[in-house]
Amino acid sequence: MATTKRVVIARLGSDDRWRGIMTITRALRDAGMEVIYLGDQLPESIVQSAIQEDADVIGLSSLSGNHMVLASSVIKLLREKGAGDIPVIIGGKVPTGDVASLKKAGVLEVFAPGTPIEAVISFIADIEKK
Ligand code: B12
Repeated sequence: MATTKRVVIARLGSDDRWRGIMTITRALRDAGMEVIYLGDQLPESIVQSAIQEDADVIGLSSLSGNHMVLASSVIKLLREKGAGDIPVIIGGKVPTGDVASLKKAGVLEVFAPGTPIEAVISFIADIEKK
């Protein structure tokens, strides 16, 4: 299992709920990955950072109900900038009814509250860029 992935990770928009993303950030770092934590960011900055950092994957966190608009915007901007090969995953409070739409928009995987950390680590470790 390759664990040297570069993961750019951010909370979508403005969100005070940092527990989930900090849990994931620390766990990925402890698993040997390079994690670039951006804090609260809008899609433009997330995409710019992911390109500059040559990210293997972008991890987004959303507990504010902004996932449909902002995650779709991240995917759209990545494609516009020729970086549509960077996979995007998202965790947080995403209603199950939105999962299919997010995946249709291009999100690779959605991680709900209660996801075991090991599941996130092994999923990211196994990701290959297209
Ligand atoms: C604790 C909490 C707070 C705390 C946050 C403390 C902190 N510093 O983090 C405080 C009190 C600040 C808070 C405030 C608010 N909250 Co609040 N909060 C919660 C609560 C109870 C738990 C969130 C939590 O910490 N979970 C523990 C962590 C470990 O789990 P997690 O975040 O889900 O993360 C896991 C997965 O989702 C996933 N994951 C998360 N991020 C990522 C990222 C990646 C890349 C990956 C792979 C995986 C991943 O992995 C994690 C581990 O399994 C939730 C309810 C709930 N059950 O989710 C409501 C909840 C999120 N809050 C809610 C609301 C409404 C608010 C407020 C608007 C309330 C208010 N009126 O003021 C404010 C908004 C604050 C703001 N501006 O951002 C709503 C959101 C509703 C929505 N989505 O539309 C919820 C769902 C409660 C509810 N049922 O109504 N909140």
